Amino acid sequence: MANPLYDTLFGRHRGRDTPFLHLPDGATLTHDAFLQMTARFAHQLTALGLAPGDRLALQVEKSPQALAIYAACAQAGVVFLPLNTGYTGDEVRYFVENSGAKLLICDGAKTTALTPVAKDSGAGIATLNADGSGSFADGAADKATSFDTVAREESDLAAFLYTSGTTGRSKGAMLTQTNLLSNAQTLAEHWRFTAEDVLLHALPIFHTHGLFVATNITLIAGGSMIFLPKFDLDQMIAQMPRATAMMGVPTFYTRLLSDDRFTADLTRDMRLFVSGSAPLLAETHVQFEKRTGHRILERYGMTETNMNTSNPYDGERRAGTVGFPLPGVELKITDPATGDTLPQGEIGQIEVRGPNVFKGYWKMPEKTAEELREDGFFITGDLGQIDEDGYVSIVGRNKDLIISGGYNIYPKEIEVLLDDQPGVLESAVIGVPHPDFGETVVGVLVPDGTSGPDLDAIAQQITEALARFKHPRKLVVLDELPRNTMGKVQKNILRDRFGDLFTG
Ligand code: MLC
Ligand code: AMP
Repeated sequence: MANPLYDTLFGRHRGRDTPFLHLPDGATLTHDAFLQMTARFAHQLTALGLAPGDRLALQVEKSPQALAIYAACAQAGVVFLPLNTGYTGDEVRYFVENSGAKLLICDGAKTTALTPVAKDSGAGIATLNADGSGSFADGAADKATSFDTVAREESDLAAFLYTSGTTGRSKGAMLTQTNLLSNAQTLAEHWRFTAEDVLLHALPIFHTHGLFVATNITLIAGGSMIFLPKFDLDQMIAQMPRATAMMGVPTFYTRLLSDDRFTADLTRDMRLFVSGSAPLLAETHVQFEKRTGHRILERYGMTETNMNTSNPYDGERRAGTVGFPLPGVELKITDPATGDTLPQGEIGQIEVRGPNVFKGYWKMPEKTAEELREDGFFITGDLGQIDEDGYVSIVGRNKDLIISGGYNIYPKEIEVLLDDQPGVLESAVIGVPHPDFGETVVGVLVPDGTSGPDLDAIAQQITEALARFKHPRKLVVLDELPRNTMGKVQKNILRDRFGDLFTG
């Protein structure tokens, strides 16, 4: 095949008059209409000087046009780098500079803030608004509706997704065509997706879950999506009867269950509910089955690996577990100190190997070597256990990470900022249980004995520097941080102390 990713996901739908995207206003975009738009966009990428292998950074609201930019990158051989719409200008600056992106496409409302960002790193800038208008779409409007697909190999890069790290610096996970395709093929088969499926899609499309799992699977199966700009409870309830499947983070499920309109009748035509990106409470699993008769299928994945494990389609979907390694994926539990495989039943670090595992972190060979072994096993940083039936459970994390509503937050990034504030000697950032987001962020500050700290001024600094979802929902002041004999901050003690701030 000339370009496996484009040909398999997109190209073969050319000429199909079948629905691809059902939009909230009642409009439908067919596969062919979507691919015509894709071709125009691919011409526009080329006209703006992007060559195969170049990176394109995209920070825009979810829309059919935003998705068509992903498809256009595949067709033109450009590496797609989607960014969370919540990121501040400073955060975007890092991604554009680090990736060497040649073009940044952003919402028109952000042009003033992001033009200097693009300029300083030598990138071009274009706009795409939530309604599909903007300079990028304008430029594409008179372009041809077919484009000579650029030849690519399966080992070529398809996308960069940035993932934060324990040092506070984000790392660009390089994903190849094989990484994306192999996983999409496996999942579509495993979860029995067909052209008849209508996926209720309310996830963002700048992360693995909404883009590579939900969208790629639908594309490979030839089905369609009810494409909502974001999770909105009223919309979810209104659209559910038209859908056959849904994928969501646990917050989607707790929010649905909190509404009396969400009934068994509403889910009558649904065949599959998938949860992932964060732990699903066993209680949510049980309540969901009680309410709807459906058992949620929980799976486990990561930016660097796409999906690793899944509960079975047929057979027992065991609450509190993430099921079995997917076909083609090897998973082992190892001793964090030695890397040796542990006996069945013991808790250790989860390592995975397979065609789904990424190629490494962009321009960070040392980081890559720390996490990706020479034999191909990737050290996930998650702690797990395999039961006697082979079900994998995630029992904790060997990395200092908070997952809030499915978004990953690395405490170090916030601590670095807090430590820098006037009146602060040092800080510790922890995750505590939250009824809606699963976990949320608390910042613990130790005063330096001068003035303050001024909590309002600090909150203002955080607002300017970091995306909203990373903001501590509470800042507390302590005389000192609990430390062990090695001098390491004992975050478990802080979590115990502040654990009921939002649930108590
Ligand atoms: C929004 N806010 C969040 C937040 N999402 N704060 C913390 N954590 C989050 N996840 C902010 C909003 O900006 C707002 O700020 C306030 O919190 C309340 O917003 P809301 O209206 O209640 O939130 P909403 O917009 O409805 O978003 C919640 C959500 C969304 C859960 C629907 O976050 C979401 O779609 N999450 C999915 C994330 C995802 O796709 N993860 C997959 C990663 S891939 P203010 O200013 O109003 O207070 C991966 C691999 C794998 O992990 O295995 O899948
Ligand atoms: P990300 O880096 O955003 O891709 O997030 C990946 C992390 O999300 C994993 O390393 C896990 O810690 C977590 N995760 C994903 N799916 C699950 C799940 N089903 N249960 C618990 N944690 C999960």
